[in-house]
Amino acid sequence: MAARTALITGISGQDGAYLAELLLAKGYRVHGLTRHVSGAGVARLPGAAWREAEIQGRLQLHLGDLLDGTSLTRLLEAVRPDEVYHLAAQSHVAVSFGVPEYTFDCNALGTLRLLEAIRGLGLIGHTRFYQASTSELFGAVTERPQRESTPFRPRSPYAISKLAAHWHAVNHREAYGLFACCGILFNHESPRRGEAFVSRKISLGLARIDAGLQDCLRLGNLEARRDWGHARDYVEAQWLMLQQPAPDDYVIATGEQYSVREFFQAAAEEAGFDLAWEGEGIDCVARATAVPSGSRARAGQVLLRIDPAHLRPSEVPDLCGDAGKARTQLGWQPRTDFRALVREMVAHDRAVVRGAG
Ligand code: NAP
Ligand code: F7E
Repeated sequence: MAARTALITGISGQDGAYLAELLLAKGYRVHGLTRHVSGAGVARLPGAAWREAEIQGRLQLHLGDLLDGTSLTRLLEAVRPDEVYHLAAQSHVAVSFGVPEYTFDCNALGTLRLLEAIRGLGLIGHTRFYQASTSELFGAVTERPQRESTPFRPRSPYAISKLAAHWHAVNHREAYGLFACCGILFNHESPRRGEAFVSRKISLGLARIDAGLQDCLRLGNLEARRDWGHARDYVEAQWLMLQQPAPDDYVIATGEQYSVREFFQAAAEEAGFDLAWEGEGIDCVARATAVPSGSRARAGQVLLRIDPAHLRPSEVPDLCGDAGKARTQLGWQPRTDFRALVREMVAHDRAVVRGAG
């Protein structure tokens, strides 16, 4: 039987890298859409596995952009994929307040361009489509935990763009019969997470502080609570959705919730620091009362301060998901708990920073 073919948009991102590995291991031929500016991101795929698959012709990258419908149509026409995993996006919530039009163009219209290309090429009955929806759709939550039936109440240009994309995918399913699934994924992190997201900013920042390369971390809202999982576990759910007899939408989450402050505390402990918290609100600081042996940091050093520049015009304070439907229907459940996730990220970034030194 011929190998199944998948197209991943956003292959150079965190999820794209894990998903490409998963699909290659399952014997797929994998095609990836990459932008002209990609390159650093592509490095998130382990070099050896990446090159080996390329040599075998099982992995191919193609130039394209969500802002360029022609490139999307041309690529879909050439590849005629069995499965499309649409992961590409301007995915940073804080950035979306600064570039709201761009964010909407990329995330909402980009998704529509892709869906319409599938339809225009007559691929509706052939291609299955995964849409990267998000817990940010729930925004100012109306119930806890959030499940598939929880109303959407977005609170950022990012969330609004993703809401439009979500409904376009659902509409192509209902209006034209496309096998389209929306995964409503809660935050998922990993050592491959972009450095501007808070989890990675913390794990990398602590490694740099330990090495004497940075004085302290400057963060925004410490009290926001998130349901944090591991990206490696979450891409399995993306694949499982497209293997079902019928398309549907699923919440993917751990069901556990920790604040940004608790993430920092756990990461500091994993890095070998003891902490004392002082002050309130924007005067809050975390001070090291003990440092790991061999560290360039010193006891008494302030490791964390609040920087109002990182506060958002509107915040999503409280997310926690119920992935009961995915557990029952997909047989999916997270493998990595919060502490193991934090430990892996901290250990990875310590090794990276020490290696670089
Ligand atoms: P990410 O690391 O930010 O990766 C985004 C990817 O999109 C990168 O490969 C980027 O390419 C690509 N991209 C951005 N703009 C593009 C454009 N105009 N044309 C083509 N490609 C473009 O995101 P992620 O964390 O892997 O998340 C994957 C998807 O899931 C995103 O849609 C995100 O919004 C969504 N999501 C993420 C989470 C989470 O917690 N991680 C949760 C729910 C939903 P470059 O390398 O060229 O920048
Ligand atoms: O922020 C707070 C910030 O940027 C998490 C994206 O993948 O997940 C991600 O969106 C929390 C927020 O992720 C800093 O205010 C404090 O409350 O890591 P983040 P996010 O906004 O939750 C969802 C599910 C997605 O779909 C998105 O694509 O941390 N926070 N201080 C900070 N956040 C950042 N980035 N930087 C800080 O200094």
